[in-house]
Amino acid sequence: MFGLKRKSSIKKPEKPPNQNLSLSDRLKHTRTGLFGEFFSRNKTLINDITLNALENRLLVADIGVNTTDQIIQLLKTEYKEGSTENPLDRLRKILLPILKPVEKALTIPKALNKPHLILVVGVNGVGKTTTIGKLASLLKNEGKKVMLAAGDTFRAAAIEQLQTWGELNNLPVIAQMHGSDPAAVIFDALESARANNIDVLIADTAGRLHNKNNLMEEMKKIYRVSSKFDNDLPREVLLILDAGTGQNALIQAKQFNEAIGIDGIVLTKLDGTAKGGIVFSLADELSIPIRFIGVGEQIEDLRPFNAAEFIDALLLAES
Ligand SMILES: Nc1nc2c(ncn2[C@@H]2O[C@H](COP(=O)(O)OP(=O)(O)O)[C@@H](O)[C@H]2O)c(=O)[nH]1
Ligand SMILES: [Mg+2]
Repeated sequence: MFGLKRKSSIKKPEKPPNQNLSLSDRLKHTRTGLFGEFFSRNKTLINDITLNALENRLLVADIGVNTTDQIIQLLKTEYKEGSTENPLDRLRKILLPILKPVEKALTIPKALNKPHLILVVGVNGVGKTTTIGKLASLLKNEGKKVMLAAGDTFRAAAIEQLQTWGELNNLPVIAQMHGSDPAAVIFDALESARANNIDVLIADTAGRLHNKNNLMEEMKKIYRVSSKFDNDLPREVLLILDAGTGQNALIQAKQFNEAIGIDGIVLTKLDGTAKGGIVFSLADELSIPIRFIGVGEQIEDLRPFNAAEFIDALLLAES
């Protein structure tokens, strides 16, 4: 990508928020991609043709070769052995153990050495800044004192975008000038957060530098500086991944995990993609907790990841 300029698209909810839209509605694209044709016409018959169709669907939805194989083999064996169980129920039982282990909520334990630093990382455009805005709102509603740090100093617009989210949430944002050292910004913010008894400091970071090595080196530096501030600082490195990028998301997760170690993942844009199957690859191959899913651009569109709810939303036939 060549530095596509993205308009900051923070929308104050003018209409009542879409809270009444079920998760299943939000995951419509992924659902259609994974199981749409297979199950929407109530084809509950398992045979070579439907299994082949399902296999193709799973691969196209980026569920990954290994996970797909596992699912298909299991279904095949069972139905050859004459199982009469409803395939949807069976599928649910196969999929749940893949996702359940990564269903681990983000918790901010009461700590003496505040703040809890949430370092938000990920490549350009995946939804870091937007997720910070949504997450800040969630944590604030839980009664936490939240502060934001504008650690993406690479683009001037990124600082403004975070400040807008700060205004929307009525939260303090620590920022310096465009081009300043991100590690210094975050160190400053840590000092300010500690002085102000802030519970959670959420730090934005750049997703694109002159090259990939620079980006990873910068992430390492920020991490080191936060340890220098307090070696026992409670910390969460939160990787943001765009579900629509499919297998690329898996590659990004591996790279960031090798460079700095990832504590949790947020998978964004699940509302607009048919590739939500990447959740299964991530869970299967990396076992990193999936904290939240992003299902829209609005402030309320961040949901804790719930494996059973996610699978049910995928399996539900079109009504
Ligand atoms: N549909 C949808 N769009 C999202 C979601 N999360 C972020 N976006 C959009 O993705 C674009 C890039 O987001 P941004 O937060 O600027 O990404 P960053 O470069 O990683 O900070 C913006 O237009 C966001 O509104 C989501 O869950 N669903
Ligand atoms: Mg950003």
